Formats: sequence, structure tokens, C-alpha cells
Amino acid sequence: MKTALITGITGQDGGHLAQLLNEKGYTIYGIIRGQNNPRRKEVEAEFPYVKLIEADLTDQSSLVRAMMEAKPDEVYNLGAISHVGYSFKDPMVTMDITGKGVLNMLEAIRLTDPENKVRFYQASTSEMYGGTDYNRPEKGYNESSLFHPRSPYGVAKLYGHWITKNYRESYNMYAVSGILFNHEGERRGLEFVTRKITNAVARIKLGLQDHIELGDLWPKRDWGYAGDYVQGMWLMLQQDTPDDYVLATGETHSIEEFLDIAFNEVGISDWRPYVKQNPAFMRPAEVDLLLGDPTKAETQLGWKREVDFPGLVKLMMEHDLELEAKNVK
Ligand code: NAP
Ligand code: G4F
Repeated sequence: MKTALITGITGQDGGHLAQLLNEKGYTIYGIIRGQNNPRRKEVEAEFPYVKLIEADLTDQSSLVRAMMEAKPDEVYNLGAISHVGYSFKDPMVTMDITGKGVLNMLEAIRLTDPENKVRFYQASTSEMYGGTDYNRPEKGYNESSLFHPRSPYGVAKLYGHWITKNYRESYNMYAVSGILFNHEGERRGLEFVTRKITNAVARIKLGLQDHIELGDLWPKRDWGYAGDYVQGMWLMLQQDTPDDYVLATGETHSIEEFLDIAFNEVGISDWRPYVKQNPAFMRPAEVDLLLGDPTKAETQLGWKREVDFPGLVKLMMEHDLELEAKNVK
């Protein structure tokens, strides 16, 4: 049976991927950072089959040790500073982890895998396209579209994307990038707009809070379900030849549309009295519109997303209503 090493095991995608690989019979190692990571207990409780290794993407020696301990067939590099807004506040740490961390991981693989057997997945992102008018194809961004990142996060990810391609071309490594559009779900961090909304709407419905503060409401995103997207990551590592793929739904929706469905789920037809705008949640440069074209992944990998936009909002609302009901006295 195969062995996988996952960075970012405490994150949203790390959880979905651990579940998927466990169903497939993998031995799973996860990298956890920090001397007392608050998410360690959650991971241990939810995924007891994951063996945790202490390491950090900024510490290459720790990654070499992790490779020597896990001896993986596949490495999924999901670890990153992944919040776009935060990357403006801490751009250098973002570059160290989200950008140079990819190089640290690739070099750790090269040093410990002289036979070039390990397959590597890099978590690239639609943020690399930047959503600018001049480079936006009608059917959505695909694998050949131009990049124009609009945040320190997007720039760091673009470095990770190109260094992955460079290692594939230079050293013949099986190294691929999945260019994933936004994917959400019940494991999404509360700092991201979808989960911030579904959690707040549940709390408003249950009388636990009276409003939600958000930044800009007009940006549009191509939002899918994270459970569908980890299937695509796995498929990318099972091909005869390594290549890069876009995963997306092919639909785009504004934050206002997300609010419409979320509030409707709890019987509130007009959300405006409950939403206040706060400039603290606006960004120095915004990505206006993201829309992806997943044709290549659909035709070559046989990947297809199952959950649609209303289904995504509904499943997140159901989860948060159940979660927050425990806080009602
Ligand atoms: P997430 O929930 O924010 O998880 C990020 C993970 O990175 C956490 O486990 C975090 O661990 C870990 N991490 C941060 N700094 C680290 C370091 N120095 N060393 C090792 N690990 C570190 O992100 P996600 O939504 O699961 O996304 C997974 C990956 O896909 C990320 O690289 C993200 O940028 C990328 N991506 C996400 C989306 C999306 O819509 N979700 C779309 C495209 C690409 P701690 O618990 O220690 O903080
Ligand atoms: O939920 P967001 O923070 O996600 P964003 O910036 O699209 O990034 C996510 O998707 C990327 C893929 O395209 C990933 F690479 C990245 O790691 C992350 O997972 O913000 C979505 C939109 C933005 O336009 C933001 O300005 O929502 C807007 N927004 C409005 N009010 C807000 C808020 N975003 C957050 N986080 N919090 C707000 O209060």
C-alpha cells in the first residue's frame, strides 16, 4: 500500500485529503508545526490514523527528517499562509512559507529520493491570475492563461508554481501543480468569507449575535466544495506523465449571492439590516472576478465536481446551525 506525506494537515484541505487517502488504504503522515500547536488535539481526535511529524516549511532540515521518517510515495504540499488579506500584513513571512517553503520541500525530496520515485503535488491557486480584465478569457481561466497576481500571497504562490514546474523540467521529477479555484465547506477556517458568513448567519438565527461585519461584497468567486477538490489532487498524482490542471466549477458568484442563499436558509429574505461594511476587511488590491475552466481536468483526469453553489451554501449552513446550537443556553 502507498504512503503519503501531507503538509498543512491541520488545515481544511489536509483534513479532507487525510479522509480520502485513508479510505484508499494509504499510510498517512502529516507535518505539524509549533511546540504546542492548538490544532494537534483536533487532528489526533478526528484522524487517529495520521502519524504526525513535527516540522516546518521554513526549516529545510526538518523536512529532510520528515522525508526520512515517512519514506512517502506521494507528497502533498498544502501548507501555506493561505489568507490573502493577511498576506498584505505579513508579506515576508508569506514569502518564506508560501513561496520558499515549496523550494525547501522540493529540495528535501531531491536529497532523500535519489531514484526519483516520489510524486509531488503543489497547491497552486487561482489567485495567481489576479482577475484583471485584460487577461480574462470568456470561458474562464485555464492552464495557459496569463498570470497577474494581486497580493503578496498570489506572488508567493506564483513562485511555488514555477519552481515546481522548473524541478519537473530540470530533474525529471513527477511534480505537478493543481491550480485550484476557491473551495469551501464545513472545515473552512472562520477567517474566510464563506465560513464567516455561514457561521454568523447561524448565530444570528439562534440569537447569539445580531450582525456581521464584512469588506467588499461585489467580488465574484468560482466556489466549489473542498471534498470534491481533494479527489482532483489525488488524480493528478496517478497519471502516466506529470502535468498541471485547473480545478473549478465553471461558475462565478458574488458575495451578495452567497449572502442571499445563506440568509434564505434560515428564513431571512433581506440580509441588508444584518450586514455592516467595515474597511478593516478590505484589501489594498482586490481580485474582482475569478472564473475557472476545468475542461482539461474533466477530459484528462475524469474529474467532475459533485456539489453545486446552492448545495455548498446549504451544507455549510446545516453544519454551522448544528454546531452553534450547542452554544444556546
Ligand atoms: P488552510 O486551511 O489555511 O491550511 C493551511 C495549512 O498550512 C495549515 O495546516 C497550517 O498549519 C499550515 N502551515 C502554515 N504555516 C506553515 C509552516 N510554516 N510549516 C508547515 N505548515 C504550515 O488552507 P487550505 O484551505 O486547506 O488550503 C490548502 C492549500 O491550498 C494552501 O496552500 C492554500 O494556499 C491552497 N489553496 C487553497 C484554496 C482554497 O480555496 N481553499 C484554493 C487554492 C489554493 P497551522 O495549523 O500550524 O497554522
Ligand atoms: O474568503 P476569502 O478570504 O478568499 P480569497 O481571498 O478568494 O482566497 C481564498 O481562495 C484562493 C483561491 O482563489 C486561495 F488561494 C486562498 O488561499 C483562499 O483560500 O475572500 C473572498 C472574497 C475577497 O474578495 C474578499 O475581499 O471575499 C471578500 N471579503 C469581503 N469581506 C472578505 C470579507 N474576505 C474575508 N476573508 N473576510 C471578510 O470579512
